[in-house]
Amino acid sequence: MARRALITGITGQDGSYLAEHLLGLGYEVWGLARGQANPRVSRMRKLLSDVQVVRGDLLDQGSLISAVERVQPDEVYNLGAISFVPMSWEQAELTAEVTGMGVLRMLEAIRVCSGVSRGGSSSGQIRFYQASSSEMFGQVSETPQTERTAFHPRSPYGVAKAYGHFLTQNYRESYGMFAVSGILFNHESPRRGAEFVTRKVSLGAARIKLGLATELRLGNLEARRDWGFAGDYVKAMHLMVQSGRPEDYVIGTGRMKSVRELVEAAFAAAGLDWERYVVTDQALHRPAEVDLLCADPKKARAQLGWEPHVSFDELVAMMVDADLRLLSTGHDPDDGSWS
Ligand code: NAP
Ligand code: F7E
Repeated sequence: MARRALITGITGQDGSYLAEHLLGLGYEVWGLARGQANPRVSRMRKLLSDVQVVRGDLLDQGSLISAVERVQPDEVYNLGAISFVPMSWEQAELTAEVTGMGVLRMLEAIRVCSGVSRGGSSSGQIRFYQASSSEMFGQVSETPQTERTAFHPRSPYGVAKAYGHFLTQNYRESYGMFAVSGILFNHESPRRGAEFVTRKVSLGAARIKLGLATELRLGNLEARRDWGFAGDYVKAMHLMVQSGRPEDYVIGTGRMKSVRELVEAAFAAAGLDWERYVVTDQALHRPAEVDLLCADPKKARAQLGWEPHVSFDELVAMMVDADLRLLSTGHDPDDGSWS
């Protein structure tokens, strides 16, 4: 019988790539979707017609228990979150509830539905994946960052993710649950939300190229990130869940680029000189910045055989090409006016 996976955050970037990957492996895939008339759910259904939808919300414990009872999953991937860092200062309590407490609610739903008690064994149980984040490292104490690097989160989002991360470890230790966290560094794609910097830049360059805009306003150009391709990273999520022992892994490329280098590459891919169009705006700087993040993914390479295949330049070119094609059809994605 096909293995059954339940994915929270199915309407997000990673949810779509993970669902495609698991369907390709022969899984029966269920996505948890929230809201009464959520337009992202109908868009997701068009893109992923083979995914079955179950209603539920990370804010609602009962709905998660019902979802797990109905789907009877072998594996649960908890990707649902408020994931945009600037929003976490403006709605810190909501971020704590969804991104932090949502992990507790999902773990409890699994624990209750599979009848796990203290000191239980992980055999025959639902396997759980938690989407942890490099934002937990925040103000980094060493570079590159490994599974052993200390956390110093710099935003309410990073703090909420650290709670979810430790709780996942705690449920593993307390109940013997097969619960793992992937500490993923920034990963992007043409499906990335328009509020995140890579997509804001690829859309900005494409708009300027097509005469739809004359400038692009950005915040801190000196921040450095380890950017990879989301399609590569969801494969690591699946590998972690198949592993013989539940452990946490850092996933990234091991290479850093600045926002300035991202802008240069994206505008060059569109045949433009970025310095003529990019304007920096103090209002887009964060109350507390994460200056740099760079992964050491050695453990994932050695134990899971995982490695990224898409380079930074290929990723940027892929995103700019996709946005040039998208805008040429007359469709311009909303950035939610965060930027
Ligand atoms: P994303 O595109 O922002 O997707 C977030 C998802 O969470 C959406 O499907 C959203 O559903 C859902 N969600 C929000 N509030 C919810 C609630 N109350 N109940 C249930 N679902 C809810 O994020 P992503 O880039 O795919 O990232 C996936 C996960 O990995 C997130 O947990 C993120 O924090 C984490 N992460 C991402 C990165 C990265 O670079 N992309 C790196 C490290 C960790 P709606 O459509 O209903 O809003
Ligand atoms: O910012 C700088 C900004 O919003 C990256 C999420 O997926 O990855 C993501 O978090 C950098 C920051 O991603 C603008 O200050 C400059 O230093 O694309 P971002 P993020 O905050 O790193 C982590 C791993 C996650 O877990 C999160 O869920 O770019 N930057 N100018 C800007 N950023 C934005 N958004 N907009 C600007 O105009």
